[in-house]
Amino acid sequence: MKRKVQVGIIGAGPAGLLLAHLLKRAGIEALVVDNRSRDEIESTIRAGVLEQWTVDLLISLGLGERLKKEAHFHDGITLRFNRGSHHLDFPELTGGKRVTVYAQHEVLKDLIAALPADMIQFGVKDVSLHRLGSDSPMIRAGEDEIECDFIAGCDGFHGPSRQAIPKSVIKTYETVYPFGWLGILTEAPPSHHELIYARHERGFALSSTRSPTVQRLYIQCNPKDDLNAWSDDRIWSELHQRLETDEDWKLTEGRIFQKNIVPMRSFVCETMRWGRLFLAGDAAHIVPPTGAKGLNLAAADVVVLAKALTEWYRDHGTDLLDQYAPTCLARIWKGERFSWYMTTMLHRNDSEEDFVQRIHMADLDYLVGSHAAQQALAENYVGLPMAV
Ligand code: RFL
Ligand code: PHB
Repeated sequence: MKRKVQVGIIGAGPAGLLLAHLLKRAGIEALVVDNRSRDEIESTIRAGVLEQWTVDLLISLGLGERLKKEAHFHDGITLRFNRGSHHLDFPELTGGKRVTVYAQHEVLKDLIAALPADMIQFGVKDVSLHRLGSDSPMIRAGEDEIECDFIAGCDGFHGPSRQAIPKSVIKTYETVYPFGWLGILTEAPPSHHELIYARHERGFALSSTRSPTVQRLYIQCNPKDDLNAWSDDRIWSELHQRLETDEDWKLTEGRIFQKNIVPMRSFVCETMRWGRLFLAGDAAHIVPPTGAKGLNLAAADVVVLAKALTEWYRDHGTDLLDQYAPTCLARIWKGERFSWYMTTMLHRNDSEEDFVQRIHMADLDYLVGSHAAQQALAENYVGLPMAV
């Protein structure tokens, strides 16, 4: 079947679905296609931390009802190292800002439920992009040909959109870390009312939350580890050792009902536009999760893109479309820098020289003794101001 739509969006992740909402609000017709089923999308466990402005955006789109009831609003984080805890008070450090812990799949459920059903096609196999240099690019989605004015490539790191850009014009930057995260969900009460990021000689650990009865915990591991090598006992033993402290604090344990291992990479594709194709979110950039930035950067991209497309549909102005990549990249590189800083400071990397490992400890020591350094971390963590 042939059909026509103003903006074809590939990918029903945070970037694609938020863009669909922003375009709908601007009166622009959009269609989202995704190769996964709705069920799969709504049950994949990923991000947890939303920046303040991301939450404000969701609320302004009428998507805040469940979030306001079920999310956790955090006024800071705790850094733990050398068996001691150091709290960073975000409202005090940032002039009143805080972060929200609300799972990515809950955000996606809210985004999907609030879009008309005919704006999203799930489970579409064999999605490919065509005629990108022309004024009428086309998405082939299974048997369908979808002719568009513009295509938004919001299909994550492994999707077809970035691959559709000729290799000769693409400029990328990448670093892959020699460690990954083993993440678990456990049926237990929270160990602490906020997140704890720990650096330990055995490796990084993070205590996060999902609800009063479900907790999310992560430990640094080898990204090539077999999940079967991580018994529940081994996971709890590592968590206890890495999070241990001399203070009166105890890690709460419960039944582990979900385990997965994710690799860690930093990646930027500076070619975010090719003809009428615009890349957004993980399709163009990846950060290691230690800075909690990936979803938030994806949201920032589509805010910029929606504004540029709105200008084009108003009077065929191309200034904002031409500025799309540079505007986004200014924020993306700061997100990359912060995520790299948090990751290298908090993980144990045996391939680093002893000198560099000492520098990370000095970084932590400086941080806990300097209000200015704490302010710098906090303003990045809660989210830098949006340029648009
Ligand atoms: P997504 O979420 O990968 O969505 C892409 C969508 O495209 C679809 N797709 C295709 N559709 C059609 N045809 C194809 N051939 C396709 N190939 C792919 C996919 O099915 C999917 O639905 O990208 P998007 O929208 O750019 O969103 C990015 C975020 O998902 C990601 O950055 C975050 O999850 C990163 N992240 C975090 N971000 C935060 O802001 N705060 C956090 O606290 C945070 N914690 C995390 C994280 C990521 C993690 N993992 C799993 C890497 C914690 C972890 C452990
Ligand atoms: C999470 O709760 O999944 C989470 C929290 C903080 C991070 C990354 C992930 O930095």
